[in-house]
Amino acid sequence: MALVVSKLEKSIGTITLNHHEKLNCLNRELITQTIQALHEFERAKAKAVVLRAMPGAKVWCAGHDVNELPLAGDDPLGYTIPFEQLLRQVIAFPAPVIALIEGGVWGGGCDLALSCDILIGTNTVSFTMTPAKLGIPYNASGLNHFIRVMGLHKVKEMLFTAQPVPAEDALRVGILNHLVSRDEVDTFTYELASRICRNSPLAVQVIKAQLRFLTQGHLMPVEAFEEIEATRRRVYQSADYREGITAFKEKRAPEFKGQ
Ligand code: YZS
Repeated sequence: MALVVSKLEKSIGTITLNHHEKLNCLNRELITQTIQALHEFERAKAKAVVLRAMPGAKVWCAGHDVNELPLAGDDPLGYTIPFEQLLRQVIAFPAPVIALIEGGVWGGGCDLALSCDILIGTNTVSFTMTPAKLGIPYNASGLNHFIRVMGLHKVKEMLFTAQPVPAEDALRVGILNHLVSRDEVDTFTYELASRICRNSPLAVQVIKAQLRFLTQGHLMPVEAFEEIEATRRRVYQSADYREGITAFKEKRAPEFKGQ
């Protein structure tokens, strides 16, 4: 089944997440198909890409497929997992990737959205960052995606509380570029993409690449990185991590013991 539908028209590639039964949660197959679509658009020299869910979706993306997260021991967000590859591909894609967002965005879905270059949403949008709720030590590259878009205190509130950031707030804190009505969001997004396409693709590509390098974060001493990884390992090997994932699958509130 096509979990992703892609088409290229007038140099604009569109990737539509199409697994609405599971609220476009990021399972391996959906990620692989998205990666393939991006490769095809890159080969075809697309000048902009729109990443969206089906029109009118209540959930844009429900985040990682929790059933595919390792129960304990392995890093759930390691550098080589397909999801991290997808994020790096979006960030390094040689043309702007525009997220057209309707509905809720959860966990890894927020990371995917924030990895895009421009975000356009309707008033049904909300962003909920869930790792603390599931007992997951989010990774440093992912946190950096948030820090380079939003103010630090907002990032902290979003991750510590795991509460939804509604559309108006998302606009105010800089997650969304534009908040547009449901009726206008398609036209608005494709007009913006067309405007980009009329400009020099080489200039746009190089500006995007420079901005990526300039905002990639500060050099970190090797020891600090090792320390971060060691503390993350302690969390994903903990009883609380197992409890977070198990509670989600059993559809109950987790009972964290801090161990
Ligand atoms: O029962 P069926 O088979 O119909 O499947 C249900 C859900 O189990 C499934 N589904 C998911 N399956 C795996 N992983 C998911 N993340 C996921 N989300 C949903 O989709 C079917 C429809 O879902 P319902 O719950 O029945 O729909 P509804 O009552 O409308 O509720 C919608 C929400 C979005 C509120 C609900 O599905 C939900 O809470 N989903 C989980 C959202 C979430 O916590 N996502 C973050 C996952 N974690 C991560 O991305 C990272 C690891 S982290 O947390 O570190 O950022």
